[in-house]
Amino acid sequence: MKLAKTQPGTGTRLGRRAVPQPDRQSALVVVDLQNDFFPGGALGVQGANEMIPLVNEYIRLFHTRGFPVMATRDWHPPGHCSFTEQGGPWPVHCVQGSRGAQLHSDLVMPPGTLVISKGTDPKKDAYSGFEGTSLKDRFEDLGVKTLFVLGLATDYCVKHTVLDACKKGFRVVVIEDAIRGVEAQAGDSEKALQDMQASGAIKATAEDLGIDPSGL
Ligand code: VGL
Ligand code: ZN
Repeated sequence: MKLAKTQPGTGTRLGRRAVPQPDRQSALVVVDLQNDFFPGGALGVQGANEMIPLVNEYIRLFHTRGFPVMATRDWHPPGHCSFTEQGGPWPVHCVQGSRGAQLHSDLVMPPGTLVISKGTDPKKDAYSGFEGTSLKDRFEDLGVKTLFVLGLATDYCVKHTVLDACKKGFRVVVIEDAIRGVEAQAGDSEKALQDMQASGAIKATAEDLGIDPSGL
């Protein structure tokens, strides 16, 4: 990992809230980095490919320090209620066991990374990684108090996971250079970020965490 020349964000800069640094009570949450959400996939998000090298740096930073890395995945049964043919808003995507539902193969996930499946109830859509899953219990088991969140999509699963985490009392850092949005309406991602901040989430970038993204 390359270290930025400047000190990682200490929160002293004017106009920025203090950026927490990952510690023993932190976890990295990698949201839905599945083939179907990358360009060429069923619900491809523009710009998603370009963030993978940086995502791998964040994963490496947590893993080398011994802090947990967890991943969520959208994991729908065939005929899920969110699909257009069932009257839902989305094309068929992330069907359990399909190639589109697999995590992107360029991701370097630490061995033993816990993967949490959501959206598995055919009759219920679930954008949040906490909805109908054991995610909160997993964090509690590990003594995790601060979540660093990145992934797809800013305006859906990242947003709802972050809002839920805030509501459940976690300190939440949104890694703003490693998220991308669907942008069904232009501006949705920006609005989602504002909603997340209004709920108490803190924005951070690579530099804030001591990562130099320039060579990636
Ligand atoms: C998502 C749309 C439908 C997401 C999941 O992961 O953000 N978006 N299902
Ligand atoms: Zn879905």
